[in-house]
Amino acid sequence: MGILAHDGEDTFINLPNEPEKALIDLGSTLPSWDLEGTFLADSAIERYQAELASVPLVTETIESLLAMLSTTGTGYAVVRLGKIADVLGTGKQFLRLATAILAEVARPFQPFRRWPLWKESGTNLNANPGLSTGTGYNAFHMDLVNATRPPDYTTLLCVRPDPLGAGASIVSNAREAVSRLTPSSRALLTDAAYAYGGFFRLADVGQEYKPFPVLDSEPDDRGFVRFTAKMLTESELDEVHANAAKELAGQMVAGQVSFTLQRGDMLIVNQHRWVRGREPLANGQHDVEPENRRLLLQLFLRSTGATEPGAS
Ligand SMILES: O=C(O)CCC(=O)C(=O)O
Repeated sequence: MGILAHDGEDTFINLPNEPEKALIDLGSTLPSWDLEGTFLADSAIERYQAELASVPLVTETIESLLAMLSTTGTGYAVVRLGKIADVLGTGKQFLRLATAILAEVARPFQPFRRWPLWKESGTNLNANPGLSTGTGYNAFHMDLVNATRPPDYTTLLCVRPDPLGAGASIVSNAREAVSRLTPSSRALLTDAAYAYGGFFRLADVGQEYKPFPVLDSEPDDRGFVRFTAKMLTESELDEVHANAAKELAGQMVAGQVSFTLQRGDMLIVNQHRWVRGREPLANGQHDVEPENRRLLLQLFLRSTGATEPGAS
């Protein structure tokens, strides 16, 4: 085995003691970041890279993480930073460390102008249960499905799991789900016949894409499987195209993997290949104090070289 201790399907990264200890020390000295426009500034990235370089085994750890997230790797990973969170808490110091690690994967940016770099996704008992802040089943989706340049990666950092023990994360390999479809459904999904959601106060995600095809002809590391289950209930799709998308939704569920994020776990998903969602939280959330309810923080990443659909 390499330097990483893998659980399960090689998607969980547990840091050995030595780098973990060094990261805890680093957390108390890392400076805050600046943004250039909506992107983490070059100066912050350079500073973070220089600081991380002093952490034992960091090069090997980052290489393994990049391999997991690449087109030939699994396509998602969970970096377990729980022991670091136990010492540093989950405030500014911890977020600087998490940001520094993510900056090694791709460039952190803030596509939603109305939210900060780390966007809170808490638990709102009054929200539509299917929303990310709701308490119900959050069906498979990718983020910014209706943008010509969705973020390449999306990251969910667990600050507090559901204290009642539910709310497992679900992920599914969208490319494999597509490969199990009938040829006629696949053909329908290449039609620009799908639409979902609004498009406002966004930055650096291209233009609104409406209507869009679910499948494009780009290579896997550039194209997307533009899917959100919400378009099946919230957009007016014609019947044949809706049926093809339903077949895809069924295959995504058939191939799903689930795991429950713990405090300090950071899920990184390659949006070119995987969709994600969440199982319902446990009943009884009214009995949990608001400050103890499940809370995730979300951050988006942009790879260099990402292009508009059809630009190659
Ligand atoms: O609550 C979760 O675990 C998933 C949330 C999500 O997918 C989202 O915020 O888009």
